[in-house]
Amino acid sequence: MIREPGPRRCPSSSVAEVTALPRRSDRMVVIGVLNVTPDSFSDGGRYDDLAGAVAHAEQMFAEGADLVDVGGESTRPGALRVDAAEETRRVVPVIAALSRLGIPVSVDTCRASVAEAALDAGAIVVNDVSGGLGDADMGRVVRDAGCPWILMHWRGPSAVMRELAHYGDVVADVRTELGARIEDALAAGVAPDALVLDPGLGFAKTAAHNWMLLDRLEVLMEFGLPVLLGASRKSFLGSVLADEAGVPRPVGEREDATVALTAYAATRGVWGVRVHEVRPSVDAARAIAAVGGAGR
Ligand code: PMM
Repeated sequence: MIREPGPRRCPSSSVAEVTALPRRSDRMVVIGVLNVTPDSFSDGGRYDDLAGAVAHAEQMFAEGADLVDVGGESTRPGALRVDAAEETRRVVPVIAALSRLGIPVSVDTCRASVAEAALDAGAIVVNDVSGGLGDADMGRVVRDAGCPWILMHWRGPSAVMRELAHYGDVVADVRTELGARIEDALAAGVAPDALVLDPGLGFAKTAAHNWMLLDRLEVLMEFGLPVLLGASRKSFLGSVLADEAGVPRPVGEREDATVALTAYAATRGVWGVRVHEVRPSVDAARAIAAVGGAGR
């Protein structure tokens, strides 16, 4: 398998040149999740020591992860926020260690100060689940760093997002709201080729909303920007796999459905998927690419 050269980090004073987003000619990009939190819904508490976090990232990288997404604040429904100092304390040592190992890292944060510290420690992409709404200073940080910025569709903090899952037409509404996020990013001076869009599966969305968004991905692609999907192990997969009594499938048993959506995303021209188990998704992306001849 050919790996393209890793993205380079621009000096933080650069505003013109955008650090290259990982892109591959041989398959869809796969981002490995590394939550260094005590309370994330799937991997909370598993990687909150430095050595364990680094070892897991190394494994995901060896399995083909194009980025490791390091997050220090749980966004599971109902989660309460941690303060910025604690979030920074969780992510920076891990990012610095991964950066020294040459592992490309994105930081999963909606705080500008955390993003700035993470970029200084070697992160090359900002993955912002609030799409810039969480911190008015994020646009400046991203612009100054010249790094890619993943703008996820978001309506409010995790503690209240269930109450915000009301739409007329969820696909049209998410498109409109992401369009506003793009406008704000451009107004902050961020380059258009720095932006990645994400519909935010599970964020202020019911299971039905998630399936509708997956069904009509082409609407989000109309912006001409790369699209990222984060479906891995989420509760809408637990619901669709519920047993006859309606009991949702537990988090640890949603992997096959996750990989099915990776394969689906690859057939729909999605730029990347964000997953907990890297190898099965890389395998799926490679197999789908082979159908079109790119993997031969
Ligand atoms: N989902 C979670 C966290 N970060 N980032 C992006 N861009 N897209 C997502 O769907 C997304 C995200 C929540 O999942 P986790 O608790 O397993 O990290």
